[in-house]
Amino acid sequence: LTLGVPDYQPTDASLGTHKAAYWFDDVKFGIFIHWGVYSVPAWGPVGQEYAEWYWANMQNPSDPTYAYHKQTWGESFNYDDFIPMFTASRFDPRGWVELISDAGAEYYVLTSKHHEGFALWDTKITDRNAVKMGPRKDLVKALFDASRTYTPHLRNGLYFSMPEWFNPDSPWLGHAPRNPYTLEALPYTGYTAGRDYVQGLQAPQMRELIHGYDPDVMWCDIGGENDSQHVLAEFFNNAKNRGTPKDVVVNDRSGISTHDFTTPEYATYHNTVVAKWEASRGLDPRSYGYNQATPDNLYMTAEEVVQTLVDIVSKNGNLLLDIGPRADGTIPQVMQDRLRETGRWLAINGESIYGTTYWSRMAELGDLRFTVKQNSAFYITSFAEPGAKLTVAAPVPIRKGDRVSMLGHPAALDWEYANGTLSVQVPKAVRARGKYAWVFKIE
Ligand code: FUL
Repeated sequence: LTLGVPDYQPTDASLGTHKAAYWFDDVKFGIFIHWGVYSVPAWGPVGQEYAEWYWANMQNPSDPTYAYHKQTWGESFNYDDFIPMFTASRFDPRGWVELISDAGAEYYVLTSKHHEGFALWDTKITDRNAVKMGPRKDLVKALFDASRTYTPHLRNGLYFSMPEWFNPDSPWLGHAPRNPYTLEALPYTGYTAGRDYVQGLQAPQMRELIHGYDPDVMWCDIGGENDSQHVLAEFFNNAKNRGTPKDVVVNDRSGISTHDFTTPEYATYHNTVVAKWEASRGLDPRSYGYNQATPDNLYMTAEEVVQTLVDIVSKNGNLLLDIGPRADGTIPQVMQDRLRETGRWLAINGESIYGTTYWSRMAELGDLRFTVKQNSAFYITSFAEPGAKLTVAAPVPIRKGDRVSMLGHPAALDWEYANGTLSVQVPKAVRARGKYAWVFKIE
C-alpha cells in the first residue's frame, strides 16, 4: 500500500497545514549568530541599540552612532569601506560548532544576510558576498560543513533578511546609500541596479540557500515584499521529497501568514502559549551583533541564561540565544564562558529541558517552574536555593510510591503531599550540589 503525501501548494490553505517539526519542539535551546560587515565597527549605544544596525544608525544625526562614526572613522569613511576589514581570518568553524554543542544547544541559526545586504554565502545573484569580498570564503558552507562533520546532532538554520536597507531596488529606508556627512550618493558595492528586487534577488537567493545548503530552519526577518508562498512551498517540498525526508521549520517573518512558530524579540511570553514559539535575545543587554563597547559585566550571567531558558521552556517556548563573533571570526571570551557554563548546567539538568512539554495546569508559581516528560517524569525547578524543605503549593501529579530526587544527586528524598502542598526534605548536602536552578524530579 502506498499513500503518497501531496506536495505543498503555494497557497495560504496548503502552507497553513505545515506545522513545527517534532524535533523543533524537543530541542528547546539554540544559538543565534549575528555576523556580518557590522561586526567590524561593532558598536552601538550600550544597552540601547542593536550594533548590527550600525549602517542605518550612522546616517541619523540624532543617533549617537552618527557622532561616533565621525569621530572614530572620519567623515569620508563609508560603510562599505568596512567590507575589506571583515576578514574572518581567524574563523574556526569547527571551534564554533563545538562551542555550540558544549553549550548544550541543539541547533543554531546563522545570519546568511542581514539588512546590510552582504551575503555570507557564494550567491550568484550579486557580488556583494563573502566569496567575492572581505573573507573570500563561503562562510555558510564552512559552518554547515563543520557542523555536519563534527556535530551532526545539531540542526542547521539560516537567518535571511527579506528587504535590504540601501539596495536601490529595495528602498526600505527610502533612499540609495549615501554618505551621511556629505550626502553624496554612493554605489551599492557589488550590486548591479535595475532589477525586480523580489524576483531578481530575494527569491533566487532564498532558493540558493534552500537547495544549496539544505537548512533545517529558515529564519526570515522583516517580511515586506516577497514571493514567500512559492519559495516556502519549495522549501517544504524539497525537505519532504529528498532522498532521506526531513522536517523543516520557518518562522513568522517571511511576509506571509504561514509560520511554524512566533518570535518574540528581547521579550518573552508570561503565560503558556500553546502554539510553538521561540524567544530570541543576545547575551548582550541589547544587541545581537557584537558591541565592543559593552563591558563584560553587562552580559547575561550563566544564572540568567539558565533561568531564562527554564522559564521559556516551561511555557512551551524555545530560547534562541545570540552571540556576535568579531570580524576576524573569534568569539569574545565572555560569550564563550557563558555558553560553556550553561552547558555544564544542562549536562546535569538537561533531562528537565529537552524533549519535555509544559505543564498544562500552570506555568509558574513564584520561583518555581514545571516541565513534564509524558508518562515518565514531572520536573519542578526552583530558581532559589531551597531550604531544608522544598514546599510546592500546587496540585503536582504525585502518587504514593513515587520517587523524588534532585538532578545531580542520586539520593531519593523524603516527601509528603498533604492539603494540596508537596513538601520535599532537601538535606544540605543535596541542595549544595545545585546551582542557578535546582531541579526536582518526580518519577
Ligand atoms: C530584527 C533585526 O532588525 C535585528 O537586527 C535582529 O536581526 C533581530 C533578530 O531581528 O528584526
